Amino acid sequence: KRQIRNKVRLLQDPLPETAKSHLLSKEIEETTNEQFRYALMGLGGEGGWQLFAEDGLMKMYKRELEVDGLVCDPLKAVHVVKGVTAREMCYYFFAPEVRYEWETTLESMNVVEVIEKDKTLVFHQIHKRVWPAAQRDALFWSHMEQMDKECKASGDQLGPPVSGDLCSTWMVCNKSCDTPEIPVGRCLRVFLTVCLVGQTYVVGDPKSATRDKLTTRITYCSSINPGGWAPASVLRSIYKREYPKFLKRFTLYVKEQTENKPILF
Ligand code: 6CM
Repeated sequence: KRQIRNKVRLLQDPLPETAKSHLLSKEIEETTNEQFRYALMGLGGEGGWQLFAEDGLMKMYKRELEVDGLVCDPLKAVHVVKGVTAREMCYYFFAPEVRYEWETTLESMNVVEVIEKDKTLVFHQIHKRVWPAAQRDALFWSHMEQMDKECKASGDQLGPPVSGDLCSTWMVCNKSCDTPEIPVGRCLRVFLTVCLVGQTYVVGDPKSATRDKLTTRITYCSSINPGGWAPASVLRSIYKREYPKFLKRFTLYVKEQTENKPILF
């Protein structure tokens, strides 16, 4: 009984910040940079990206990929959102305090490790079960970083032209990990690599800008291995429904949350 109580306490109490020289540091830095380059890569050429959902300026593309009979289709989505900054977008995507407000597939979410406060966390999430597949959980690190230096080097832009000058770039990168050890219970564990990149354009001087002068270009990429049997047609129809729902809901949520707040560049 005491063991169970200790486990519950471990998940609920504020967690200590671990050393900067964390075991995952190298992987986090490398994956973040690699995902950043991948996110800003064009959608043409030999990639074979097919458009599967569109709503206003939001466009979602996928590549059909099966690994050992499991649907693992990579997804790339682009969107343009007015009145918010890349940093604000990334903050709301990263922050555990607000996740239940926009992430509708969640049953539970816990921060199981703080690698660096407000910058790198490890999450354990249990997602809602979708019949007839087994319930899924995910254990992943999530890292938020300003990417301006790297961004200036890349001239490649996705999506429609946006007015103003590129002023700031932020991203969040999420990737599955296997520590700390969290039992899977009745769930199947998914393996994910996800990133959200935001690039803010400002018309005029950013120092005196009002929200109507801001536009943020968003690129969201996701690659999920379902970790065990799930019927391909069910999975593809869930993704087709859930990804556009997520991106529309999330961007609207950030707009609503920020409209009366000072701009966070
Ligand atoms: O990127 C998204 N969310 C992040 C924060 O939660 C994070 C999470 C990814 C978890 C992906 C696991 C998906 C397993 C879902 C099972 C199906 C659930 C259907 C629920 C029906 C009500 O990167 C947004 C992820 C959007 C996924 C569609």
